[in-house]
Amino acid sequence: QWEPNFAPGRTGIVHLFEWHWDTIADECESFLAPNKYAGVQVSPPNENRIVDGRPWWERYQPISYVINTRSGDRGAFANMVERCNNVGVRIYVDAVINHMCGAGGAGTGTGGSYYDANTEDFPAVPFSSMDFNDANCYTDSGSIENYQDPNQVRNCKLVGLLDLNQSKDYVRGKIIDFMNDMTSLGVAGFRVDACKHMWPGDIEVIFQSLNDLSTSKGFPGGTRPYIFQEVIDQGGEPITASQYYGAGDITEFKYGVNLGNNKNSIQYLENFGEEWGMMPSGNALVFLNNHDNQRGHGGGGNIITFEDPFSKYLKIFTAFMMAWPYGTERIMSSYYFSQPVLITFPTSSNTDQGPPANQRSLNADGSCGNGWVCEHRWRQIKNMMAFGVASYGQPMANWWDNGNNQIAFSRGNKAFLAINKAGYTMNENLNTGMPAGDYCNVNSGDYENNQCTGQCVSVGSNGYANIYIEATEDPVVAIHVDAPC
Ligand code: AAO
Repeated sequence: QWEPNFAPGRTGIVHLFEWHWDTIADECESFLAPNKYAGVQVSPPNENRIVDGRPWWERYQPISYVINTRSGDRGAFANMVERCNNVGVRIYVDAVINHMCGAGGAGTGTGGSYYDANTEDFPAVPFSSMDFNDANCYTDSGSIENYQDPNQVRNCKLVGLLDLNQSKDYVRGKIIDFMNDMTSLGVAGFRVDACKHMWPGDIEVIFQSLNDLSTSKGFPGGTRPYIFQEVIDQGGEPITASQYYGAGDITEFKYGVNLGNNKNSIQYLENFGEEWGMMPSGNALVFLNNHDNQRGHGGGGNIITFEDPFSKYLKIFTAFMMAWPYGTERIMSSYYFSQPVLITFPTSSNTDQGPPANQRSLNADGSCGNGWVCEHRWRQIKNMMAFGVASYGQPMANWWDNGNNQIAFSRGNKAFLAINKAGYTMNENLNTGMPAGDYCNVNSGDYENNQCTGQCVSVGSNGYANIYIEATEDPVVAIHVDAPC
């Protein structure tokens, strides 16, 4: 439950938001595995309500646990999991188990199953009105009205979504069956949606009851599914992330906000982690932005996303995140949802807009396109996976800063990162902690077939190197022992 189940020599989970299963399978083989990505968080795979205009968020309105969505059917899903596992890339399912669809209306879901949200009838599960929390919610509207009241946060409807009662054995059983079905296909774990809105005691029972990962899909016996729970805890509410430590890891929403707030004062990051009021590293799933807060849907704040000018901050701070020993890291991979207005900022964004009509995120030549952003493919981001692998288990050491937006640190004697955000040239002799040798700055170029296409950094026998970084768009030096020049 607390171990991400990565294959050896891999790190980092990428959220391939709204990607098609076939395209994810291709991406695992052609890109993620060669670049040492450990896993993929996929969009909810089970049948959802079809909402007019097909917004992305219709996938957070389950109709049944039938595997059939716009990302593909059960066959395509199973094939993806198999192909990704075969190349050492794990699949983590976004599990929406707090609720079914929004109240009101009836119809058929993406898998063709009938539902009636007026009478709370979901025959394809089946769930009926007896399985929902209405009798335990005391707000006038039946929805959550006040986040200061844990009872209504957990028993009333989140934005009108029909709230399942996870204290019922029957409901637990259906959720457990769904999650076991996923692991039987080779899934390695779950991002569990809206955990704040479920009682910790209930989900502890549910997660403890799950089967071990499938040995027939290659996992060692006794391996527990990895669980990371979506709990937005920015402080100021009675429901806290710590209430959920017993059920699995938790999304640390303060991480991205703290980095966003300090993006122009990075000299303060020396003790970034628990001392900043964040959860213990071992509990945390960390990220700069997610599919909600990149478009203003929940857990807002000063968030770094691909939409920042030139995506400069995203590249710099992803490098920091992957190099910094705190939490399990997740990279967001987005699609464009804004159109520039004239030639000036800001852009007009449609925060409901669903994924691009062309579900193929990749062109015939293998490049990313058709409206998809593919942050995970950017050189400055993808090369940090190998950095993370090289530095695995090593402590932060040799911290240096100039008191003004120039920082550097090593990971033991395996890797070294320097960032210059001062706006003027950095030119310092710094202890990299690394063995003497020439290393490839994998921020400035790629390391492929034992060749460096970027700048080489020379480390002397005392471990020191001259670190020279101009105030350019890529003001980062990232070197590690697996990429010698
Ligand atoms: C859609 C429509 C609704 C309609 C509904 C039902 O938009 O108008 O009523 O259908 O028909 C997604 C979309 C929703 C969509 C839903 C279902 O975002 O717009 O509703 O699918 O289709 C809370 C939850 C958190 C949740 C987040 C969005 O705690 O779990 O809201 N995230 C997940 C998913 C998300 C999904 C769902 C849950 C539902 O990631 O994609 O919704 O499955 C405070 C609270 C948070 C709260 C936020 C937002 O946060 O603490 O718990 O999140 O408010 O309400 C500062 C504060 C911070 C605060 C934040 C607010 O940062 O420090 O505490 O501001 O921005």
